[in-house]
Amino acid sequence: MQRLILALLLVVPIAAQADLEISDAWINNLPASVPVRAGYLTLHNPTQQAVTIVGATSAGFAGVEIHRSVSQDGMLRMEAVPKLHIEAGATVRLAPGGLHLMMKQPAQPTSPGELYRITFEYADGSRQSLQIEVRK
Ligand SMILES: [Cu+2]
Repeated sequence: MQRLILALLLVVPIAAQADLEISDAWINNLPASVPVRAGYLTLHNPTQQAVTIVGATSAGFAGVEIHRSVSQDGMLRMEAVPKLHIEAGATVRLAPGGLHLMMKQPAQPTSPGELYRITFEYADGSRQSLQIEVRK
């Protein structure tokens, strides 16, 4: 019985992850002197339930946040989006001029063609990893 419970504990988080369909994931390449990179991707939620991203990490960067670019009094600035909701059936695009991943302090200079792994953490505690490609 104990073994069965352990097996269920191991299986459940795996079944809960990979909720979102992620496509067109890329990072804009910048010179090594620039301490951040912007990441873009398309998130589609094919499930019957809303999904909320509450965190993101990448081994190649000191930190990853979701940001939104907003225009205020003619100035473009960015604000953090601590929780990104994706409604059931909805598609959310992170694209230049709007939502983006703010990837801070790359451990090494980036160059086009490199792949980085990003892991999203969802409100239910599950995680999903994806690969994101550095583009010019
Ligand atoms: Cu930003």
